[in-house]
Amino acid sequence: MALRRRVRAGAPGGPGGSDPLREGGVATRTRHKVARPPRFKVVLFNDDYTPMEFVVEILEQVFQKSPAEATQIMLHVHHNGAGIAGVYVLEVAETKVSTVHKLAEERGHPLRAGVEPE
Ligand code: TYC
Repeated sequence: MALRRRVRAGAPGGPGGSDPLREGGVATRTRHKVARPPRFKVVLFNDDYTPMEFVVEILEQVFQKSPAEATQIMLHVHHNGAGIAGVYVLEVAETKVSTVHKLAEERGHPLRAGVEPE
């Protein structure tokens, strides 16, 4: 089934040339509303005790980051106090936070994560 995307009148590649509202052009393509669920950031917080290697492991295993990206994000959190591990729909973001807390608790680390609107 072909998915139809919403096309903004006057947008590049959209109907009616540069700006049909100003130039009197007509948008001929049907506008379909496409539901776009809100997204949420999973934020990782720094602490003084969780080993850097464990945070990198979490970023690779839970957030599918490459080793290089995971290290970069971990160092960002270490230096700035917090950082974004990933952006997801709410249910996925909340599940990721629960997984981080569960894995951290199992290993005795105080690592904390939270969900914030994008
Ligand atoms: N600050 C920790 C340390 O020096 C490392 C760390 C990084 C902890 C990121 C948590 O989310 C975190 N061992």
